[in-house]
Amino acid sequence: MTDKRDTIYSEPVPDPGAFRFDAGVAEVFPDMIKRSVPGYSTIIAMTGLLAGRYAMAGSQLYDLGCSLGASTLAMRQNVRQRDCRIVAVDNSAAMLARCRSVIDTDSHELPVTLHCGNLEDVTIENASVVVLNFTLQFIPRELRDTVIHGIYAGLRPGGIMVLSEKVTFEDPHLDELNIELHHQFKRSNGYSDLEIAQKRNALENVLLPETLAQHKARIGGAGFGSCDVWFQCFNFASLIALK
Ligand code: GEK
Repeated sequence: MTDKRDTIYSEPVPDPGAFRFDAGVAEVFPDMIKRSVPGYSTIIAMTGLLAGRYAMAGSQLYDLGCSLGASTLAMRQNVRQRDCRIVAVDNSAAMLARCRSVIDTDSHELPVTLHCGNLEDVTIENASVVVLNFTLQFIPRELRDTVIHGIYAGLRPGGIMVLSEKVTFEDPHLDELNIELHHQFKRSNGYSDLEIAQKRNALENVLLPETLAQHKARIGGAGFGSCDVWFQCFNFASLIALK
């Protein structure tokens, strides 16, 4: 089945308001994220490989900010260890409803528990793999330390966190270049200048990116011994952190 095309910002929107993960966004989400995030499909597929390697028998794998369950499905297809469970969390009821039907039509057997709520309220327990693919960027900055500390506390030794984010750069020239390259990527995927500008405005104060140095400092501060970038394309990066 082909994804429904994202045309949400294709016409002038007089007062778009802040971006929300509502039913309209959920309906076009697979098309939106693939045409907006460079490297998205690679990051999702590799999340599955990483989960297959690091999942531990009898443990839980978390997909925090699961949207329609792309990372959950990738993990489900790769994890072979016995007695594992995936806990997929999102605070958008519209996203989670669609996620449920995606999971229901998937034939893999690894159990998946879907939870509708704020990921910052979820206690991470007995975890071997915790994935935040493009989600921490939507959490208020003052809560991010607590979230990462909670993940570290709930991971078993030898477990991993995968954190994918839109990032900013300290060097203003590189920051501008990467923003421009990202917009070029979106244009090459069929988004107009109007769509790019309106989406950018809607995400202002909603998606709050940080630098890779800020992420690494927070991750190190939470106790993770090893952490580095395993994937980056322009201003989108994914880090792996090992406990
Ligand atoms: C993917 N990981 O396809 N608690 C729980 N969920 C939240 C919160 C919160 N506080 N804030 C936002 N969300 C997915 C893509 S999208 C990324 C993740 C994007 C949810 C929100 O409802 C949305 O579904 C998701 O985080 C972010 O790999 O749209 O750029």
